[in-house]
Amino acid sequence: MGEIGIGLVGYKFMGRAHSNGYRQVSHFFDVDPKPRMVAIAGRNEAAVSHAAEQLGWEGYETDYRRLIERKDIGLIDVSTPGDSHYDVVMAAIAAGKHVLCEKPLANSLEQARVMMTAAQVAGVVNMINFNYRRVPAVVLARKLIEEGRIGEIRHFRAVYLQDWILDPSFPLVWRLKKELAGSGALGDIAAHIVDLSRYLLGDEIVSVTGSLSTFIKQRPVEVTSGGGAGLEATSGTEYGEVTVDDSAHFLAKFAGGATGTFEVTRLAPGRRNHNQFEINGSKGTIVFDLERLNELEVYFVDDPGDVQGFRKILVTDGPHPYVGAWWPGGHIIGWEHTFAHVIRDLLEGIRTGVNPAPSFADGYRCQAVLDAVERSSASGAWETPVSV
Ligand code: SOE
Repeated sequence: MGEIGIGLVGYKFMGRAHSNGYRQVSHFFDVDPKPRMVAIAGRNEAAVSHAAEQLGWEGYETDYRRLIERKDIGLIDVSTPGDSHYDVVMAAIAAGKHVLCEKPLANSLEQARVMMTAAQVAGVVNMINFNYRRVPAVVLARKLIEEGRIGEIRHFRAVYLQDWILDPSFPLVWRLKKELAGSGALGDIAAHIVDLSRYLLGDEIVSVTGSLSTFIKQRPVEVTSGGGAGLEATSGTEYGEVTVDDSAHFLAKFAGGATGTFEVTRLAPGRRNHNQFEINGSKGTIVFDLERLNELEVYFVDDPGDVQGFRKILVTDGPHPYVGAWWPGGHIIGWEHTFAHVIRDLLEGIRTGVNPAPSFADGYRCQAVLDAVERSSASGAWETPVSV
């Protein structure tokens, strides 16, 4: 196949992480087609032209529709705030482009359903960037579960804790506005642990009960924006309403009978990006912590009594996926490598015509759980995620 032109929409935090993935992937993996970084799009010409230069794009556009019209682009990557996902993705699908979209898929369940259906009908390869599925240690966790090494799964327990808006003077960035972000910690980081639970257990959440909380209800209106991650900015003196959740806590029941416990917050002092899960089975336990992403902790009931205890596996040696493409055992990888892994599998899906997971259907299933949590927070009752 040779090469495929990439058009990236968005040049801030996720745009930088995705750009790094496109730059790296063909230097470490044998990919066909190879990605050609044709153009990056953003509305601010000064900013996007600088980003094109700094991030390694051949050119730039100030209107995503021109990017989508280009005949030298076959894949559109959507790395913008959630309120634009629907319009950009639907335009890309209509133009017959393959699509990689950042999570959460959309700002509403209905939009997510329409996007999923459109991609399936059009037959374009579609992926959502739940990149933590491509941490080698997480892949190992799923392998152990699939092989029955920890027996019947009874409990999935996960937290995703951050502290980037702990300071009340942190301004009202786009992630704190419902009309732009759709929700707060729920859609931003609970989306990740909900997706991980589906991926690891190979099971669906059939019922949830939970609550959303907002502790800092007013914030200074943003004067200027920093790297645009929405994780740093400067603020003025005028105040505005925070219209999303700072935290979400919910219980879940899986179809197979396992229980789920989920907690996310952006107000946990000292927790920079603490995504941790623990899975208890009838024969063992698995523990993963993103801030130590090269390691997986396991406990097997059947270990001989004199060596009973948690083992810490350094998941950097050859038999594990992806790692062999980078460095020898013990030469650890980082958060940014997971984006190259996603892109490697996306390019393989384009070559084979087999849509890689997580697809928009996975994005929809995740969105349905988030929607049920929001309904439960309002009703105070257990709620069922909508099926397609
Ligand atoms: C901010 O919470 C954020 O950048 C998320 O949007 C990403 O999905 C996560 O990987 C890191 O934190």
